[in-house]
Amino acid sequence: MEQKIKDLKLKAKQIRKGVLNMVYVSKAGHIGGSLSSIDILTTLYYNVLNIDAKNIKNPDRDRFVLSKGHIAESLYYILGDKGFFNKEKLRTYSQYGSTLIGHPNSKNPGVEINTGSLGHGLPVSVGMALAGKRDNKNYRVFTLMGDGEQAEGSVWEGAMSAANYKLDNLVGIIDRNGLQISGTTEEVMALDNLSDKWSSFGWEVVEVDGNDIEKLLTVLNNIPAKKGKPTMIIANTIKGKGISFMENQVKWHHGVLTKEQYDQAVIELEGAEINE
Ligand SMILES: Cc1ncc(C[n+]2csc(CCOP(=O)(O)OP(=O)(O)O)c2C)c(N)n1
Ligand SMILES: [Mg+2]
Repeated sequence: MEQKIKDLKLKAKQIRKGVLNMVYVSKAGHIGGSLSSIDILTTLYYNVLNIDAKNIKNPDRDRFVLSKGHIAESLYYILGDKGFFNKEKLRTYSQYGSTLIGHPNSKNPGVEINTGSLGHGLPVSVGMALAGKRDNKNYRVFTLMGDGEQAEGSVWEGAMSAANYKLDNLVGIIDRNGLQISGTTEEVMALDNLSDKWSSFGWEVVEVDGNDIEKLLTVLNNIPAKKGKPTMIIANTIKGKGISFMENQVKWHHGVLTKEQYDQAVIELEGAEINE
């Protein structure tokens, strides 16, 4: 296996362990949706995004917007790991007085914008991408949304305007884990055929296994998928990926782990094979 892919898989494993620890200690966070997105976030932050912790306000930097802001713990862990702030600060996650609150907060270096109220990340990203075009900048804007989030009407206003302005510097990613807070997406607000919906709004749509770093690398390093169009990546994932008793379980959208569950989860993450 190519060294780069092996390194990214190892990094994703480290992030899963770090995030599990933050969630266990704080009794906060959204572990299921974190675990489904970590391979996507790892590929973006450790290979794709043109960002630098030493030059965080560089006007030419790529922008990343975590529209599914409830998985803030994953973003914070990565920003701490990459040196945007002292990693020790992660211990304060969700503690009284900390800036590392339950949804992304731009008081923390590296967080582009406050998110958490679902449906707003894409419209704001459209504005960032449009500004980039008008300023003749080469930066890209990446936005990670949930599939349950697709029920928000503002997503579709953003969808329409991005195509209207031909924003091929804008990339949406949907974590298609099939679950939202209270059931499957098909039970709560049916989405299929999601790919056809985005295509008909004028986006170039690419589907990928969102827990396969090798495949994610190929897709995310081929932006725009089509010149003159915004790209939508539908990333098929498993909610709770990596911890067997959480996988595809709606109750682990948010959940507080017992000591026994934590120990079991650590064993499973430690033992995860990264060589295949
Ligand atoms: C506007 C808004 N309504 C409701 C919520 C509460 N909420 C938090 S997460 C969530 C479910 C999101 O599901 P999905 O987008 O599929 O996220 P994932 O499965 O990736 O965790 C909801 C309804 C919210 N954060 N914002
Ligand atoms: Mg979901």
